[in-house]
This record gives sequence, structure tokens and C-alpha cells, in this order.
Amino acid sequence: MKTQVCIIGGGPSGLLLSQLLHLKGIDNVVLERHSREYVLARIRAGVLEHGFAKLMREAQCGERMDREGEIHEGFFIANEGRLNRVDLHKYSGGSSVVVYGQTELTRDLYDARAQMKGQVIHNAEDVALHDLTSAKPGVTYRAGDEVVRIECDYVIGADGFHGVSRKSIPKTVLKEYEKVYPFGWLGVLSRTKPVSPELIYARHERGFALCSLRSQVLSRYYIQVPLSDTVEGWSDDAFWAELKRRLPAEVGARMVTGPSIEKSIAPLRSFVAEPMRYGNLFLAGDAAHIVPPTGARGLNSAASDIYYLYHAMVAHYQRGDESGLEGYSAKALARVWKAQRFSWWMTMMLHTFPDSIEYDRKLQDTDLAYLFSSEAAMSSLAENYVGLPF
Ligand code: RFL
Ligand code: PHB
Repeated sequence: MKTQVCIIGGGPSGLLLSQLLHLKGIDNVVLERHSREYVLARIRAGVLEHGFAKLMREAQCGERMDREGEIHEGFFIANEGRLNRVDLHKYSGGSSVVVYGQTELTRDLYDARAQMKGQVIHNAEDVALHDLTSAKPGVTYRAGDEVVRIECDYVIGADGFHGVSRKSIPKTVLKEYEKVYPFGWLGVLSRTKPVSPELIYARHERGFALCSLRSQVLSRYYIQVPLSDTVEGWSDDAFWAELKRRLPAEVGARMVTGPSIEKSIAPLRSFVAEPMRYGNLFLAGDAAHIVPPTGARGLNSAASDIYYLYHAMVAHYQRGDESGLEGYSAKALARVWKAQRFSWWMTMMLHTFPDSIEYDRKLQDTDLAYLFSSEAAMSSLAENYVGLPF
């Protein structure tokens, strides 16, 4: 099989790039290890930047997002039993974020790919990358007993943190930066009315909690848990009781509880791999970088990679202009590191660290006190949360 661009990974990064390239007449194939149902069962991001939303519209996939997504102009930070509002609209010069689930966004991308007869190959096993530094790299995968080889100009590694692409770059070339946090987030999705129309990030000595939502009838809640905890060890009742304990009393009192329809634990990690290009392989999204979810940056950082790659590919194929591809890694990493800084800061400020000393907790108090007393600090938070320009 021959194509121009072979994309590994049918998550949001891979599908969005596939759709954008197809619309510009650039032939591509997506290889996804799992089934469509499996990918759509993963509950992940909920908050999108407008830059991401714009890219979805450009990909002709924005219709349902614009109809069903919610515009949020602020969120709350709860501390010491009180709610403090972050006015994103005011402090970001009139911007906001879109609350629309990654599951729905991925479904929209799959539907668009199917409608345009885009090639998305599911259940592609044993994907392997070959000849990445040659002018004609190849990708092989197994479908049942058959091994298929795809010849292409470029390979895009959009196969997430555990994918094969990043691992195909020699260790002598790749530098990895990593920080692992000593806790995870236990998330519950429930068909209940959200406790607050806007998100609540709660700092509490028992651990961080987050009240988020997918719509006005679908809630998404998280609590910080030790890494040794298991999903089986947390009954729904225990989850709701712990969540309420970590929220201001008036918020806990109005919480509507119900059965969980999804429950999972995600460890928190900061990670960056440099460079994001090796020969004719380009990494994008979680394949190259991970953030703890506290700043809602993960998927949004993937979006800027896709934006840069898309424009670089179009410049190459339409005008023979190589500058975008040559500058991709440096340009993407500059924005990636800013998202890393912001996510790290939000995480450090709002979580309870098992080994923290009193001095650390005083600094957390001071960070929050400064935030809510300084217009400059508030503007910095708002600017980062709504998303830095691409
Ligand atoms: P994905 O979504 O992991 O998709 C990669 C795809 O590649 C496939 N794959 C392979 N395919 C072929 N061959 C192989 N060898 C393969 N190995 C893997 C996988 O099956 C998969 O389908 O990466 P992508 O597309 O880069 O997207 C990244 C986002 O998923 C991620 O950054 C966000 O979910 C992070 N995130 C959030 N981001 C935000 O911007 N806003 C949020 O509010 C937000 N909340 C979150 C989050 C992530 C969370 N978890 C669970 C980590 C909340 C949580 C709890
Ligand atoms: C979510 O709704 O899943 C969500 C929202 C905001 C975050 C992280 C996750 O910071």
C-alpha cells in the first residue's frame, strides 16, 4: 500500500490531522491498535480551547460541538471552605473555553472520516516503523495472519504515551524529561445534574477534588487518591462521601448523587520527549508529551501540534516549502513547555502531597492568596487556561 502520510494512532490527534490533510488533498492512512468502540469508551478530557474548537470547524467537524458544547467564562477554586471565582472572560480579554467531551469530539472525527471515506484501519496489530531516516519510510502492521506494509513520505506518531512511535527513535537521539506525582485521580461519570454550572477545583487537606461536567445532565467528578488505590476498592457510596468531604459544605449539601457509569484511576505525570522529529517521523500529542490534568492542557497541547504539522504539510505538498517541517519540533516544544509549566503549577498549588512539610503548605496558601489579590496573577492564570496563541 502507498500513501503520502501514515498516521499511527486513531485518537483525537491522529484523526484530526487525517481529516485536515484529506480536505487539502493530501492522501493519508490512520492505523489504530484498538476498535472504534474501545477508543470511544475512554473518558478523558472535557475542556477545549477556542483554538482547538476552530481547528475542529476547519476540519468540518464543529457542528455538533457548536450546538451541544457549553461556553464557560469562568470556574471556581475552592479553598478553606470558600468558593473563589476565576473570571476567565474578564482576565483573558474576553475569551472563554468550550466544555465538550473528548469522547464526543472523537466520535465526530470518526464519523467525518467515515463520511469522506478516509482510511482508518482498526485493530492494526504489531505496528512497526521502518527506514525513518530514508526518503521512503515504511510502516508495517498485522491484520490477522497478514502483514501489510505501507510506503509513505512521512510517518506521524500520534499513538499516545504508550505508543510505538516514540520508542522507534534511538535512545541516543531522544531526551526524555519526566516528573511522576505520588497520586492519581479517581474519576466518576454519572448521569446526574452537575453540582455547579461551572467547574470547581477544590483544594482540601484530605486531597484535591474536581467537579466537572459533560452537559447539564452528565457530571464528571474526580478525587485525588494514593497510587495504591484501586477502582474496585472504591464503591460509589464511598466516592460520593469522600467528594462531599472535600468540597465547601454548601456545595456538598446540594450534590446530586447517582450510580457511576464509568469509574477509572489515572496516575498523574509530566513528561516531554525532545526532539519531536526524527528523520521523517513526527511526534504529536500524548506520544510526545503528557501533563497532569489539573490545568486541562493535554488535549489542547495536542491541538497545537496538529495545527503546526497540518500547516507544515500543506506548505510542503502545495508549495515545496520545507520551513514548517524543519521548524516543527522547536515551534511545538516552545508551546508544549508553557503548558507543562502551567499544569505543574496548578497541580502543585492544589494537591496534597504526602511528603510535604509545613513550609510547602504555607507556600500553597500564599500562592492562592496572591492569585486572588493580584490582577496580574489572575490574568496569567486566565491567559494560560483559555490557551496561549498557536
Ligand atoms: P490518545 O488519545 O492516547 O490516542 C492515541 C491512540 O493511539 C492508539 N495506539 C496505537 N495505535 C496503533 N499502534 C500502536 N502501537 C498504538 N499505541 C497506541 C491508542 O489506542 C489511541 O487510540 O492520544 P492523543 O490523540 O494524542 O490525544 C491526547 C488526549 O487523549 C489527552 O491529552 C487528553 O485526554 C488529556 N486530558 C485532558 N486534556 C485537555 O486538554 N483537557 C482536559 O480537560 C483533559 N482532561 C485528560 C483529562 C486526560 C485524562 N486521563 C485519563 C489521562 C482528564 C483525564 C482523566
Ligand atoms: C474533565 O471534565 O474531565 C476535566 C476538566 C478539567 C480538568 C480535567 C478534567 O482540568
